Amino acid sequence: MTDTAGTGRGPEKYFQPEIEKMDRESLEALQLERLKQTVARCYENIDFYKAAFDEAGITPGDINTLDDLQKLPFTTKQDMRDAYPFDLFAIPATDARVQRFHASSGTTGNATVVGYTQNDIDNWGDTFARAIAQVGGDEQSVLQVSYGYGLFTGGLGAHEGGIRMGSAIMPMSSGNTKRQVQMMRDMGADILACTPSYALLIADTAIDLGFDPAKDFKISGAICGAEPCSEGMRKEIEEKLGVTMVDIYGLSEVMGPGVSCECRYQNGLHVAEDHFIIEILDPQTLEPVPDGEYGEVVFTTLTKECSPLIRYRTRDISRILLGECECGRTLRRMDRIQGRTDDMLIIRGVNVFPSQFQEVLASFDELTSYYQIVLSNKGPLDHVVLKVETVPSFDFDEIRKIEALQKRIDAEIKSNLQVSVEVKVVEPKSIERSEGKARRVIDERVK
Ligand code: DLL
Repeated sequence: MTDTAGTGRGPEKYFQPEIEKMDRESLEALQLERLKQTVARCYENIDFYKAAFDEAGITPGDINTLDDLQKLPFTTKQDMRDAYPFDLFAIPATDARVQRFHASSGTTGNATVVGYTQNDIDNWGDTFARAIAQVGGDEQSVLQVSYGYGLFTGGLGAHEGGIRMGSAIMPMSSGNTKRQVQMMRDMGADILACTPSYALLIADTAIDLGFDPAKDFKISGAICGAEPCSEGMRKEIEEKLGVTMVDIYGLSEVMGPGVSCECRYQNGLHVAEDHFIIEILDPQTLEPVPDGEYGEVVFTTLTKECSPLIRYRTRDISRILLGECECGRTLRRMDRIQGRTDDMLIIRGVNVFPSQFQEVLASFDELTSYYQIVLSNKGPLDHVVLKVETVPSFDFDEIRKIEALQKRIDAEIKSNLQVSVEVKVVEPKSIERSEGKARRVIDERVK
């Protein structure tokens, strides 16, 4: 294959070509076999699923085609919270086969806890190793992992990917950004794994320290996910670091990073369909929407031994992309996440996702990629302030210039999103930086 996109490092690399390029018929046969095993595992070992299947009048023997998946009940985040900590485990937590736990942050209720056997960890590592290959990495790569290590799945998920690939791993975790820059340079990291917010902070810190990482460092690929990232922000990361950045998606409940990931063509995220079945459903009717249309993403795990999940409602909004990808992978692609059903803002009756503001702001050269949405009450109505930050070269002392910029942003938002918000232009570096997931929405509403 000619290298028309991305890294400029020659032919496409695959970590598991036999799976990634498998013909659809064989892949679907594999999915069906694994789906049957998963359904049986859930029914026999997890009281929650036994009860849900019984209530729906279904037994594992009723699953004979992939379409039969639609007969099965859903699992929600609330079900996982109610099962805290181990009630959705198919293997007792004290069993020697259970090797590790991860959990979501649980800021609004019980955390969701997930257990992993060694096979679960190896499969997870394989999916992240595919991502390493997708940015041109291999066993000679030096992988800088700057996602947080801990119960959060980012750090250790990327780490397992490095192990499976055989790359040399720099287990940095997040934080201490100057040291991240120094180590990136001195250890010759060629692949960075962290949130897009943190990738930008690392790039800006390197530049502030007088480096030009795009020229002076070996870094050439970035695997960034865990939060939305606009195309403008991606471009900024790519230019400042001199990398190809691919978007990686995942969630603690389903596995962690690697559920899907872009290839260097950056045209949708290839889903690890040998480990998960993806469905896109209308969030109201819970009926499937046609390929190409947006809806709620729902996953069923196919290989997980400790924490299998059936039809887990992620609340993330995406769609299946039609057509084949130039990279040669046959694994279907989902679009980048548009937002979450529970993140949607309703401003004077108009529905908007925070990431839509990010897309509009990306067209302004005067602005950095940092922004914040502050919600408050003004009488009975919600008041929305959109804080945007200027680049250092913008003349912040000229009030007329600020007002003119404010007006243009305001008009662009009105015409693109049909909402009216109070735009507040703030000075460079005044919006809080993040070493993990950025806090884009600050809700100060009194309920
Ligand atoms: O964020 C797992 C992860 C770690 C993914 C590192 C990628 C890289 P949670 O903390 O459970 O897990 O958060 C999951 O984050 O439901 C999405 O709403 C959001 N999210 C994850 N990846 C992306 C992405 C990890 N690439 C929740 N784009 C998910 C947009 C993302 N949103």
